[in-house]
Amino acid sequence: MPNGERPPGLECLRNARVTTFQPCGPPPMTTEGAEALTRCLVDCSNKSFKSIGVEYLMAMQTSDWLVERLVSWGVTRIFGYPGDGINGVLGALQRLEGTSKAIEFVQVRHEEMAAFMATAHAKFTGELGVCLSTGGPGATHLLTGLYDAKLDHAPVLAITGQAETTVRGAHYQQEMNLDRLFADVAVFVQEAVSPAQVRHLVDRGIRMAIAERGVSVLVLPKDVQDEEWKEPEHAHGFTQSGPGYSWPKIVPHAADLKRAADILNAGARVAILVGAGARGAAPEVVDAADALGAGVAKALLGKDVLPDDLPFVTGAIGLLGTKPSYRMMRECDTLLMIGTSFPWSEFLPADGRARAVQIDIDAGMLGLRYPVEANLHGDAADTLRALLPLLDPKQDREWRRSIEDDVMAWWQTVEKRAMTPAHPVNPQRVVWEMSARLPPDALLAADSGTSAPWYAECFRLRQGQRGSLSGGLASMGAAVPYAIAAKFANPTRPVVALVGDGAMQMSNMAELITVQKYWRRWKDPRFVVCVLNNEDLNEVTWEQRVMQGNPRYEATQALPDVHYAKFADMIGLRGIYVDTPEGLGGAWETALQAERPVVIEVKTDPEVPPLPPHLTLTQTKAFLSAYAKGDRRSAQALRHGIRQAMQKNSS
Ligand SMILES: Cc1ncc(C[n+]2csc(CCOP(=O)(O)OP(=O)(O)O)c2C)c(N)n1
Ligand SMILES: [Mg+2]
Repeated sequence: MPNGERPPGLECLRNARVTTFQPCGPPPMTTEGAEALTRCLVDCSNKSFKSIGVEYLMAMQTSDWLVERLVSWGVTRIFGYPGDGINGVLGALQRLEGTSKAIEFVQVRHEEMAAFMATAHAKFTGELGVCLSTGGPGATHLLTGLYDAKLDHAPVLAITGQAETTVRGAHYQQEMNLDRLFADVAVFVQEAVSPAQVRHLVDRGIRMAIAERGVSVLVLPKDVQDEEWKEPEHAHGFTQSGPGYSWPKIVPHAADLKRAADILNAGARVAILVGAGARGAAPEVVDAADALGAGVAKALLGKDVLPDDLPFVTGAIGLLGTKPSYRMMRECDTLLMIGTSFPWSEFLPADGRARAVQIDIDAGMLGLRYPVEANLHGDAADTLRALLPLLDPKQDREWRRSIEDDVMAWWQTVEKRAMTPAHPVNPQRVVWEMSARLPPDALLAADSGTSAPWYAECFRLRQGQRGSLSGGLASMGAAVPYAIAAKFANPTRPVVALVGDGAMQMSNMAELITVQKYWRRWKDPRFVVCVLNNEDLNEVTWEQRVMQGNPRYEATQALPDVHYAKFADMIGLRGIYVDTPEGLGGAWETALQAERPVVIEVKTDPEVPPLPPHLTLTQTKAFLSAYAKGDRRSAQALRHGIRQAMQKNSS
């Protein structure tokens, strides 16, 4: 047999009691085993591996059963990275290859990226995301991506390997107490010690991940993966679980809806704030806003709940927010929050200044950021549908008109700001030019860094477009894996990632190699990674200046200048380098029609400040203090900041 090839004849291997095969050395085998293997090889020598697979049905290992159960739960794709700790499960996936039950395995460069992809899959599709790693280092690598899922309430199942049960507690290689490691991130985590557990662990883990919109972790020791599958017995000490889950309809009681409606009807200036939990309730949110004469602000994860071209949508809120959202929250007398865990209370009305109603499917989020009078525990769309008939349409439309005027003026401000010259390219313009050219079915992922405020502010999201990012965790390095997961789930739609150079260097350059590996599988090749190359960890530079009053700290902030476009070319993608504002439009047009994935690298100006909608006196003083302490670059930044602040104030 040629070196490295797997011997055909799975059944004979099992009969010979060979559980591992080492192609490069003698397998650990008994005499009967060797004879059985020889007989099998002779017997099978004229047959292809596949035909042998059909003819010699192998007894089911626990891993085979697990994978089939994942299929019954509707899992079609796993993002992961191999290792000997999980080879049993990988073997099971391999055995289903080419069959109608095959699960697609997407090989990433780093397990953290697999967990980000599983999170993004859940966010972009509404389905369970699944990631997989070996035990030990692979499992620890997953952690950040799993926290991303936890903080943004995305259902994710992580399957990890583990050392054999026989060496647990033996300070063995790659042996760790993974159940303790994952205890904080997971709604459900369990290590299996016997095949009989696996049925209920997978059923319960998936059901809890979906129902609680959280992370479940299934830890599988190597020997358990390989053990022959036996259904749990119908006996004491066993349990027989089953798959399946459907969401209930959760609607508050009529009396609570009436109480909420009374509050909203009594208000003269109603503001609505929506988050990702309002996805699926867009028509109801619009109807409520119309009836209440309200404007709608959007928490960052809720950006794609409503398009930005609706005249009463004030856009983002908070540190990355717009002036119309800021003003609306300061001046409203009634607040309706829907499906949001928006964290920064200081951007909501001051305590007691407005009466409030909140709708959330997660009771843990109710009344958390504001002393809400009517906390409605329910599904956003169903609750709004029940609430709408109780709302009296507001006759006085003045408040709504003033919001719409604000919004119109704001978009002119955004355009002016984007067109303000910078050195060499204004990053706001990068996103503004993209926004005008992005197809209506595009999906977009932004990274943590200044990409996030520019995404929030300068991307005018249209109906049908989707966007997401690492919201609660705000982790760097999520954009490219998010975009990859979005593309796998929507291979005919264009996908864009907006990423800083720091995040590219941290992990996302490596993930371009994943793009290179897979892009030919995608029906439509349009996939664009736009890198803002400002040679700086810019978001933090600004935080150091504006929050701490410290000058830019060269030692922590400066980044090496890396040629991202050339890197793209080098690995077989296409690179476009832009260092003039005039080059942006053409670059986006080329990239969005390209015949292969593209990296647009733009040399952007780090002195364009991602300012909050309103600079407090403390923040202004801090910034001036940074200037006074000799921030060499801040004179230029100050000029740009003043220009922007004036544009904001003029809107
Ligand atoms: C994993 C992780 N490490 C550190 C941070 C803190 N942080 C937030 S934004 C940022 C700078 C990002 O720099 P870059 O990717 O170059 O984007 P820029 O802000 O320059 O556009 C840092 C260090 C984080 N959010 N996540
Ligand atoms: Mg940067």
